[in-house]
Amino acid sequence: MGGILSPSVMCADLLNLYSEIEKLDSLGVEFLHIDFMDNKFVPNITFDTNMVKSFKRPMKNIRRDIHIMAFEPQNYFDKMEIGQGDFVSVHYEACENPHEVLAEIRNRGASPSIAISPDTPVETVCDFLDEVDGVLLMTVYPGFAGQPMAPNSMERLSKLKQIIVDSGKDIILEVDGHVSWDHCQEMRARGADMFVAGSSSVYGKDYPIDEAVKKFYQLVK
Ligand code: S6P
Ligand code: MG
Repeated sequence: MGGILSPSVMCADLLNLYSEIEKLDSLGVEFLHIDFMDNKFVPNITFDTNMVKSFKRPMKNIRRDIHIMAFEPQNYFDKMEIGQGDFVSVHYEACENPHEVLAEIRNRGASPSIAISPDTPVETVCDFLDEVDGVLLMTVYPGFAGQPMAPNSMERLSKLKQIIVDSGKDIILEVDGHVSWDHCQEMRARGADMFVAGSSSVYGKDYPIDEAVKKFYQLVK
């Protein structure tokens, strides 16, 4: 299977989100990456829960890839209407009991994923591999688009891939943060399955979105 694309909607044209999502959907893009922040776990805010829910409206086939950068993420699940078809990442560093939070995502019929920030050892995910459909490796410090890649991210990616392969489990390895035109091929070679594409690739100003998406898929096939 080729690389899976998840364009980061916080980098899209915020005044035209309905048509931006329709466009990605019509291009056959698998996921829409939705960053939710609480201004506590990270010093920023993007979309509120109502907006995260509303993103479902223009969607036909594309699925929500909801990345929750907030303490105690389970407090937001109802308002986001998390359920069937959603892929939901919660931060290991932000949950008092990550096992319970992941189970709650699963109970709702969605796919749970555990996210780790750049300073969290990759071995941390070992405790969760029986419970998740995905692992999200942050390759920037969570909170903002347009940052440089965090130190050692490529080495961490290879190490994490090995951990997943050794587990024998079918787990999607997602990379998020400066997944640029220059980095995405190496990330693919190191074992990334799913790519959050933002200002350093598909939402840069170099290409119209349809060409950008096509180019991205070619690089990570
Ligand atoms: C950062 C967030 C990310 C960004 C993405 C943007 O807190 O989780 O999903 O939206 O990193 O992409 P880029 O290419 O600007 O780093
Ligand atoms: Mg994100």
